[in-house]
Amino acid sequence: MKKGILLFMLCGFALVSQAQLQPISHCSTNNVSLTILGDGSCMISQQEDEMGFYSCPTWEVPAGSGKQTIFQHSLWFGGLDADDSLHLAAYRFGQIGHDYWPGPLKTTNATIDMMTVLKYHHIWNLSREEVDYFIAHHGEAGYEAPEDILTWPAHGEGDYAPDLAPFIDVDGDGVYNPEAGDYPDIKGDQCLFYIFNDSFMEHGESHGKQIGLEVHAMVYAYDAPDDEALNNTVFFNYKFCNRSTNDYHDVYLGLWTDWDIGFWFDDYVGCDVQRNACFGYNGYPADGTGEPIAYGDNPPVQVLTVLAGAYTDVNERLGMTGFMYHNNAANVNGDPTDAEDYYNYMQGLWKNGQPMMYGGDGYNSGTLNLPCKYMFPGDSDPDNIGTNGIQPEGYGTNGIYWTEEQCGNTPSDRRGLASVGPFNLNAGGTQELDYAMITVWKNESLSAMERKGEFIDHIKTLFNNGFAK
Ligand SMILES: [Ca+2]
Ligand SMILES: [Ca+2]
Ligand SMILES: [Ca+2]
Repeated sequence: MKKGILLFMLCGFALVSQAQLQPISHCSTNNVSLTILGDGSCMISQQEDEMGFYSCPTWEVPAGSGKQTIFQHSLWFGGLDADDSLHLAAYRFGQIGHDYWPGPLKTTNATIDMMTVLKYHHIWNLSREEVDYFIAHHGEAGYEAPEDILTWPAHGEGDYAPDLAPFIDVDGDGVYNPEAGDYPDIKGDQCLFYIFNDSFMEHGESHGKQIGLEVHAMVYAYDAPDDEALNNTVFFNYKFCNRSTNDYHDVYLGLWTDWDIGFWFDDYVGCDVQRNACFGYNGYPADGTGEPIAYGDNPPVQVLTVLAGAYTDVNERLGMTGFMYHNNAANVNGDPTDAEDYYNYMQGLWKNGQPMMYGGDGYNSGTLNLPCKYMFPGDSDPDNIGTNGIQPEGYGTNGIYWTEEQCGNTPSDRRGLASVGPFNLNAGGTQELDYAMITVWKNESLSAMERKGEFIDHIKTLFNNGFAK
């Protein structure tokens, strides 16, 4: 009997540790080779498996070069319930713990059982070619459909939502039956689909209260050798489902990125307010000093642009509503530690609740005393959206704009947060987010910094046109 209990406990531990390991997959249809984790951590350079920790490229560009522009990228999500109590999930490095796990949540009570976590411990990864081939050849003798088409998670069972992954219902019966020719409704030339939640266990990273959040993620890219911008871009689409009974208000989501442009210790960051974009770039004309991971004379700029953010109450979609850079340190403008810190950052507040201030490091910024939403906007905010319409004194004339260069900052390790909010997410409601990450290179006449606006505009146009060729 005692032996049985011990065996049961050991199996339980093994299952818990299996559930903590995140499903992993790769997207490499174009110039970017990307490692995706099936949770809100999105990308992480340090992977862990049964054998321990190992390194793998997060955002390797050009694919196969051994050089990368992003070390880590993750999703933050927080809002207030009817009693103004904060619920929040976040992720940075996963060294402290986890806030996200694979799988959907029951619509009845926003929980998930261990077997369902394990069942969804997978990233469905399909190419357009595979899906097209399936459409043309399914049912033919000798053809074996890809496992990820046959197991596409279109429907939850029991108390889980009946409709999960999108599909084309060829026979129109409302049920995903690939034997009748139904197939996954994927985006792009390669598409990764996965589901994760914040409510399997207590939050180990942020220590925030559970939200009851279920996220359907699609990461996709196009093989486009004739379109330089598109060939260096990967798209993210998140659908957020509130499976709790809480109506959340003042919800913010954050896209946190630890840019490492090749060599990680000589970088800068900035943002483009008008284009809803933020970016990491090299702080010196040449990256590194000959390290194998350094780009040398040709460092790219790594952009993140919000294509369409959460819906407002008047059904408009928000853009990037804030951008904040924070230090790799424990002080008031350093790394977040508890849920309130994360929530403050998503609102453009420092950890002590003080608003970000225009100029300098955004904290001890001198004499302006002007609250702002976007750090290092350069010349991208002529309408002063980030300062509530107020023209920052001394800026915008004589070519002086708030940038890292203007501050005389020493290039170093950089990480930053693009935020989208505030918005509402009612009980049983959904929200959506689309964003793209674009790697921009110099050409014969223009630097990568000079070209990035054109790349972002092109990607945005393609997205808005549904990628019509
Ligand atoms: Ca069907
Ligand atoms: Ca660098
Ligand atoms: Ca960095």
